[in-house]
Amino acid sequence: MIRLITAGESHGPALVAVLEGIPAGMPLDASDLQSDLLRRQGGSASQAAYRGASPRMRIERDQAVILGGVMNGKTTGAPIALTIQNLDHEKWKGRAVDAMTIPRPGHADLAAAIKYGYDDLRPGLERASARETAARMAACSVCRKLLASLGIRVGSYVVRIGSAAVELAAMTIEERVAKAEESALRCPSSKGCEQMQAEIDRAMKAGETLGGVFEVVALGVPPGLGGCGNWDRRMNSRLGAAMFGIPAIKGVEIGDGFALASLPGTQAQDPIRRQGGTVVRPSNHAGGIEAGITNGQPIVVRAAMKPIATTIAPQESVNLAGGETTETQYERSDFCAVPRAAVVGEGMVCLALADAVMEKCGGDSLAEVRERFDRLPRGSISDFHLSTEPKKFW
Ligand code: EPS
Repeated sequence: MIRLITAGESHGPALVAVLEGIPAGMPLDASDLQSDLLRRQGGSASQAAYRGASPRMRIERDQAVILGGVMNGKTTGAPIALTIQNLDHEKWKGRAVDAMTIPRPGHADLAAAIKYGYDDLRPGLERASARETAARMAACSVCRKLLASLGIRVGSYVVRIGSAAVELAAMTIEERVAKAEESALRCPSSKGCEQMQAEIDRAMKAGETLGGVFEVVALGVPPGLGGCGNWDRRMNSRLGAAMFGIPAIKGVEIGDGFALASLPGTQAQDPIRRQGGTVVRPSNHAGGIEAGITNGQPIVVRAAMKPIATTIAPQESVNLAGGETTETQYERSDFCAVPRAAVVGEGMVCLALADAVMEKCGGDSLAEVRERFDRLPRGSISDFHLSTEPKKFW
């Protein structure tokens, strides 16, 4: 229902995004996208990026320009076209750049050169660079706005960087999201933040990089999104694909994920309990999705990011220009991008959820979508129409 396509290289003139499927009549201004763009860079309006975010974040001042799909401050229902300038481009324009022939393990360098037959490694890394997520973020922020107008909120927090992990069981999801917003590392615990920053500082000194784990949560999601009719309708597949589409993401879990594999059945499920006139769920092991369908509980998606491939400490490689064994050469990069990836994760969850909302409540205008959205059943006993008669199904 909603399609997103981006183009542009990391050090080229600009990034471009085209987002199709947003209904007409939604107020939208480029300034609405600014907060997410700043958050993706690792800071906020009042915060600088954390130590260990790429030095490039001090160069770029990401600002989206809307080129199409918005007139008189409102979406028209046509594709929304966005662009973000690469300020670093000035340094590359018209300059002969040294050949890059030594691939970094873990980046696109080797695989893209084999695939496309490049005569230099740079075209592969230029497009594979996580710089692309700036354009994606702007477009996903439009999806966030659509969801927000229906009362759906999406947030994130970091639970691990390297070996520094936090235990957040005592905090509500709302608290985790609110606390994460106070720190550039997006960790809801201040002690955890200190440990994570110390971990990053140690890695930087050692010329190393770090990965970690973040969670994205969505609140206010109605039951009934997604489907179990086919594999690709399942919300798990859609959220999984969205999260795996973020560079360096190597693992995704929904709800308690892998931990559920070692529990007996009765402990792994969320009881179905009557509370007043409604059916409620006292726990959320399922992460808000059962059989590929949202169940009205908060959506909880966890993603593991591998350490950034570009390290100051040299790694074993081969010079593809001559074939000799050699070591990687350093290029400026993030030492740890987990807090930034968490914000991109929010964006991707917004994209997947907005798509599912449009599938369920789709209309051409926001008014049509909202009217259908407001009529969705929410699990009141009176919403069910079950009969006790025996039936001959086949
Ligand atoms: C990246 C390398 C760095 C990061 C970049 C992703 O860029 P540069 O090569 O210019 O130093 O800063 O991420 C961004 C520019 C961004 O906006 O997120 C890479 O190799 O993937």
